[in-house]
Amino acid sequence: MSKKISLTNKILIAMGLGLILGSLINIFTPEQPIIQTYFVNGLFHVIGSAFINSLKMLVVPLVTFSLICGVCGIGDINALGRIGLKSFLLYVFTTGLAVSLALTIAIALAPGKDFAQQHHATEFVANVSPPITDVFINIIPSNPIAAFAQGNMLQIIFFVILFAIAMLMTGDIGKQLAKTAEKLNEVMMQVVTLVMDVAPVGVFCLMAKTFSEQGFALIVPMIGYFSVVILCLLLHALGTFSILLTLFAKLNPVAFYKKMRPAQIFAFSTASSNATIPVTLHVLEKRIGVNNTTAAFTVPLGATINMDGTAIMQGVATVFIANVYQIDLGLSQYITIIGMSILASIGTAGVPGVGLIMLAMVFNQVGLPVEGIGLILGVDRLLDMLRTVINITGDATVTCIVARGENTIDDAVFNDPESGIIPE
Ligand code: DAS
Repeated sequence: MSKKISLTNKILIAMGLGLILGSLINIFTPEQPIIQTYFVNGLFHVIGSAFINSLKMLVVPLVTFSLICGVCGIGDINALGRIGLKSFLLYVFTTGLAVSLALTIAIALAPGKDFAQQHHATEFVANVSPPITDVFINIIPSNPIAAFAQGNMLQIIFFVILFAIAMLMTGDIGKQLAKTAEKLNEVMMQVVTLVMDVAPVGVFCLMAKTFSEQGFALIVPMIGYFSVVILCLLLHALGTFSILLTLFAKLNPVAFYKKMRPAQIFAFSTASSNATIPVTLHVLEKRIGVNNTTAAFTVPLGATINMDGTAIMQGVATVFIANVYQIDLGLSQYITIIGMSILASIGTAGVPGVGLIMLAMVFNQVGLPVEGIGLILGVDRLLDMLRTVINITGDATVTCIVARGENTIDDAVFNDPESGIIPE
C-alpha cells in the first residue's frame, strides 16, 4: 500500500507549488487582468487571508488556556519566576548574539558600498514608534477585556499570569478552574489540528499571491543586502541555535529541525510569529516533548519579545544604509544598534512587516536617514517571511533550553519520529 504523504509534506509541496505558480504569474502574466482579478486578488487573496485569520483566531484563547494550565501546572510561584527570568534573559542574550553577528558580517562584507544611486528609494513614511518606556508601562492592561479583544499579547500574558497566580492562592476554587482550563486547552489544541488540516490549501494560496506580486526581479539590484541578510540568518540558525541546542538543551539539532518543519512552514507562509503560536506550541508539546507547563509560558512570551531574525535584518540594514549614504558609524553607534535592536525586538508584536517599522527607531537613534528604508522596502516581504522562521525557531530553541533545565522535556517523545504527526 502506498505510504501516505504526511500533512507536513503536503504543506511543503503546497508551498513549493504556490511559489512556482506565483513566480510564473509574476514573470509571464503580471498585468493579465483576468488572472490578477480572479486569482491573485481574488481566489488566492481570499483563501490566503481567511487562512491567516483562522490561525489568528486561535491565538488568544489558546494562549489564555495554555498559560493558565502552564502556571497552575508549575504550581510554585518561585519556579514561575525562575522560568520567567531564565527565558527573558535567554531571549535577550540570543537576540544580542544575532544582531552582533549581523553587524560583524555586514561590516566585513560591506553591502551597499558601491550601490548604484540610480535606484530610487520607494517612499517610506515611518510610523511614529512608541517610546520604549511606553512598552514597559503598557505591559499592564488598563482594561484586560480590551487587551483580549485587541490581541495585545504582552498585556494578555501579564493579566493571565496574575490571574493564574491568584488561582493558585484560592484553594479548591483555583483547582477546579485549573481542571476546566486543562480541558479547554486540550480542545483548543484539537482546533489547531483542524486548522492545520486545511493548511495545504491556505499555504498554497498565500505563496501564490505573495510570489505573483513579489517577483525575484526585485532582488537583483538589492542582491548585496539580500544575500548578507540570508547568510546571517543561516549562520544564526545552523550555527548559534545548533550549538545552544547541543550544549544546553542536549538535543540533536538535525532531529530538532526536522520536528520544527510545520511551525517553520507556517512562519514562512504567514510572516507572523503571533499567528504561528498555535503551531509552535503543537510542535513543541506533541513532537518535541516539551511539557505545557514550560511551553505555555515561553512560546507566547517569545513570539512577542524575541525576534532574532528581525534583529539580524536591522543589523545588516543599518550597515547597508550607512554605506549607501557614506556615513561612518563608530563603535558607540554599533553598541546603540545592538541595544536598540534588542529593545525593538521586545517592543514589537509578531506580525508581518513590524520589523521594518521598528527599524526607523534604530535609524533615528544612530542618525541614519529614515527615508533610506525605502531602498530595502521592495525585498522586505520575502525577508520578513524568512526572518520570521528564525524568530520562531529562536523561541523554540530557548524553550527547549529552559525545559531541559526544568526537567520538563520528554526525550521519548523527541526521539520518536512519528510523535505528534497529525493523524490523516
Ligand atoms: N513578521 C515579524 C514576526 O512575526 C518579524 C518582522 O516583521 O521582522 O516575527
